[in-house]
Amino acid sequence: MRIDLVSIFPDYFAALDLSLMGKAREAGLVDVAVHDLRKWTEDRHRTVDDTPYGGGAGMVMRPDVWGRALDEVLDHPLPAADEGGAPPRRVLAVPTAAGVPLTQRMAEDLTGADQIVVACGRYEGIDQRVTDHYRSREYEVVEYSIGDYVLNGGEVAALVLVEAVVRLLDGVVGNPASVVEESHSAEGLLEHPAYTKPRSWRGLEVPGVLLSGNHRRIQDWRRDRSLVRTAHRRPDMLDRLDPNGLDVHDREILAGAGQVVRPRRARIRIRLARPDEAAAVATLAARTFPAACPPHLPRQAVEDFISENLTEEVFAQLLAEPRDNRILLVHEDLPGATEPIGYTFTALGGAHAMPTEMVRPGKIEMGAAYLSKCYVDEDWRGSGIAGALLERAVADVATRGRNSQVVLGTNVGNGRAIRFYRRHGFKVVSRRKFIVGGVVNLDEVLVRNITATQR
Ligand code: JDK
Repeated sequence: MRIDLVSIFPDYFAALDLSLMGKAREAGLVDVAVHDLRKWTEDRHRTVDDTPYGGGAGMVMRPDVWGRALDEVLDHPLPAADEGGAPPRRVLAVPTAAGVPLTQRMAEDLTGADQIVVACGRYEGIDQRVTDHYRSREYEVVEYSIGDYVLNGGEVAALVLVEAVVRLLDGVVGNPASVVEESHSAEGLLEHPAYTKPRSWRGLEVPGVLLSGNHRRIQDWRRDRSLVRTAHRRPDMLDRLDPNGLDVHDREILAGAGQVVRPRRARIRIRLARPDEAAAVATLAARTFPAACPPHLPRQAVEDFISENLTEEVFAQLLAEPRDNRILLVHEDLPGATEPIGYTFTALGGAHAMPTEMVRPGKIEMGAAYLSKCYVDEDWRGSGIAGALLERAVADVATRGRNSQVVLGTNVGNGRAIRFYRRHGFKVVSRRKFIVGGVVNLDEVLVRNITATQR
């Protein structure tokens, strides 16, 4: 590949003699030539710029000087790329703050060029007719930007393009596994964090899973870290993910990091309910409870349960005892979107603690935290919100350190809920009766132990 860099500051490109770039050049993979634009000036002062037509501050680079330079550079003979006699692929790349964003995809595409000429402007840039002209002469022309910030000229953006392309060329320092790995793992997520020796540094430990030797667990952990990083730092990238490439677990991880993609992309927030939110929680509770009831249960029984147990008064009382009860809420993080869309209620002790008849020595201990409710609006099913809420509730119990188990009951016919809890480490240990509006229902009782790592 031939690369020509044209600039009034050719010294900028001294960096191309260093390191990998230098090696690629020595190996003959790439032939880089740097040109001083002033070579193509024709006046005593070697002028390259003039005042802008239409007025305004600053100076614009003259098309005539650039035209002479680019005609000559684009006419450079290239070693026959193929025997078939197809013309070489010559690309004119022009950095500008107003260009299309340079992407990895573009860099990959440019590895197929026979020649890349980068025209580096200064001042306010280059007269528009220059790129218009070469485009009309059927050159491939790309006006590109390396990011939404303003540089003083195109040179740094040219170095960025060259480095991004040349490192992909076959044979650059063996074109290492990392380049191949990149194109595979380029799933549209940010890279997971990396660690090396020493294992312990300034009191910071390498995450234990990376020392486990369990490659499956390591892979899963790295993917989770990629998802969380992407959600935190580049939520825009989530819009371009294939939604079918995300499983339930992935969506739960994203929701825990504040982003959901189903049923639509939204930022969500999980937080503790405030004492003044009893009415909002009661409305949500009343709205979501019926879906957890078995189909044969009379509607009246469901309504009676709601009007006795899921009232503003009941929730106001729970919220007034913050040492014993925790209510977590999920919101969409939109200004004005005040209605919560999901919640959990965990009783850690006090009046609403786990019913004592649920104790099963050796399985369910006295003083287990009681996860009384985990509900999410139907619209948000499959979004991962429920799983994120549940994990947050368990972590919340763990941090408070008073309970070594979380226990819950869910209707024996609610297979969806049972599978959900089992996936989150809960085990069915017994059954109980649960009365809804005077009608007796049977619940599976599930328990999850809080392990040392969760504390
Ligand atoms: C090429 C000249 C400098 C500075 C005016 C006013 C808002 C700026 C040109 N990604 C990226 N950032 N910057 C570049 C880049 C800057 C360049 C040149 C590339 C050639 N400059 C310059 C200020 C303006 N303009 C409105 C944006 C124009 C590439």
